[in-house]
Amino acid sequence: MEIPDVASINIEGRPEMFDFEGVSMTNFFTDNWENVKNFQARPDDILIATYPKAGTTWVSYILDLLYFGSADLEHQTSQPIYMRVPFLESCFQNFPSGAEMADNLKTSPRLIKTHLPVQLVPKSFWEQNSRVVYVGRNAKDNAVSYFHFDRMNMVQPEPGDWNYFLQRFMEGKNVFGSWFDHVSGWWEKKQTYSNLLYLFYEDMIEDTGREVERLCSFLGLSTSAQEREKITKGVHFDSMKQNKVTNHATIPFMDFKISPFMRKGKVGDWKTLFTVAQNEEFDEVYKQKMKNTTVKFRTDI
Ligand code: PPS
Repeated sequence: MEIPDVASINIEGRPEMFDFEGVSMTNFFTDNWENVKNFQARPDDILIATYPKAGTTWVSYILDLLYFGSADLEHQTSQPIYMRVPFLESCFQNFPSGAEMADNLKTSPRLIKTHLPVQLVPKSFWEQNSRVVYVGRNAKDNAVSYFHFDRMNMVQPEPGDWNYFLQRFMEGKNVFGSWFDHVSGWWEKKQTYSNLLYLFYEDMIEDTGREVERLCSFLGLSTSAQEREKITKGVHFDSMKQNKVTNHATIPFMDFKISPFMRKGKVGDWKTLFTVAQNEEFDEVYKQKMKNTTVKFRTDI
């Protein structure tokens, strides 16, 4: 497939959010729904699933390097990660949809990104028993990262000020819905679907090499220790921020003057925005909303 120019994506103002099957969404992720729903997964596909801003790009690049990094040097330097790992449900004017890009991927395995909550994932992934790598990130850092992303990304709804955004986050009114439902829904799925690896952003920050090793063992890859070490270095925040394959610098609707895509990459950055009162309220809401799940996150490491 010819590489389209992202500059041709046509954006007419920020989108509205609406309820879609019980989940807050924008038209950019529902306009192609029939094709998304009927997407034909393959047994060797690897689905990278996350709530937005939980480490999608990071784990996508790790998988990309594990599978294709040493095979082809040009591949590493030419195409941005969002071309090599299509965003399944995405649909922008003048640009191929994520489903179409995934259909046209020539690689094996195909790496496919989604932010869908588990109940909306096309059923062929489960029927084909495709492997899934889920990444979860603690709610507070996830909310802060999402707030800055919505500020700079013109294809996202207007976030309002931090206090307004946080209230909406607690109500589950963000694109792709409630963080609480997302992380716990996928956690439940893991209990019955063995081809799912549930990673945590905080673990990846604590020891990236260890998590790369976990990925290799889940995927049945016999990548050498030396190669894993090289990949671990290449996916460090500072390297990925400099790397045009991963830093999203060419996307025309992201305003890096407001906030860069590769922003801070830290655990605990939530402390820069949460007030004491907001933190107390958030902890109460959290307790309530997470009372029926066993998934545990760290807000500090
Ligand atoms: S998106 O738009 O949903 O696909 O964004 P996503 O890639 O899921 O998340 C972006 C956040 O992940 C951080 N990031 C990293 N952190 C540490 N190390 C590496 N290598 C790395 N790569 C991406 C990125 O900086 C965003 O988090 P914040 O907190 O905003 O910095």
